[in-house]
Amino acid sequence: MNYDLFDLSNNGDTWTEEICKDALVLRQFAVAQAPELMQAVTEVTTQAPFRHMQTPGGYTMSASLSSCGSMGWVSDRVGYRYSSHDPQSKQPWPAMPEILSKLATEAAEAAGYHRFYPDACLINRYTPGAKMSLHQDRNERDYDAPIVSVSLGVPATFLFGGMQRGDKTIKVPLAHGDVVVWGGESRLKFHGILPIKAGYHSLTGEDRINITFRVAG
Ligand code: MD3
Ligand code: FE
Repeated sequence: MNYDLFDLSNNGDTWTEEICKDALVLRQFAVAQAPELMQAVTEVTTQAPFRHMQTPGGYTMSASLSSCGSMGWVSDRVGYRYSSHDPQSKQPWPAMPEILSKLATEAAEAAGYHRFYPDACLINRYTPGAKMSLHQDRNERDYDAPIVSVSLGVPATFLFGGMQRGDKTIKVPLAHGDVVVWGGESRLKFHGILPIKAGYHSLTGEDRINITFRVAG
């Protein structure tokens, strides 16, 4: 048997790590499907282009965002909210491609959450240097449903804290194909993304793509 040091595939293996109670990383869960997932992202963002949202405080977010599904997330000087329409095109958001919704339901099932059917899929794009400051996700209707997140492309360092902004944080590396299921106690904890380091991935170029699935409306 010859081991090939340059074979970066992992023969389809995935494994699970616990970040904290109720937060599970399914390592490499989406690797095999990544090309088709990226194709679905491109289809969505052709209809609803990535845009840099304004925050109520007047800042421009460094990550750019698109959405699909019956609800999409919107931020402007007025506030943060979900909306059934894309404010840019005044059209409903693109439908959620089945390959995306299926992956979300399967990942949630693997983490012990049955019948997770998200109505909102947010797609974040990070170019080198882009980040996401510590925040909580509190705009969804149902905090009992988990959030499923999928990382594609260039890796990131995820910051995970507690119920107060000032609580101690831990760093968690998130790589291409990693899926995280955030439920229960972890669902309302502060989290963020450190500035993305310059890198390259054959599927996404210099970018990191993060897809999150939520029950929002
Ligand atoms: C933990 N996105 O879109 S994904 C976001 O990588 C967001 O783009 C980051 O935070 C990203 O809101 C992090 C991981 C994530 C998403 C939602 C969470 C972690 C979470 C909600 C509650 C707790
Ligand atoms: Fe978040």
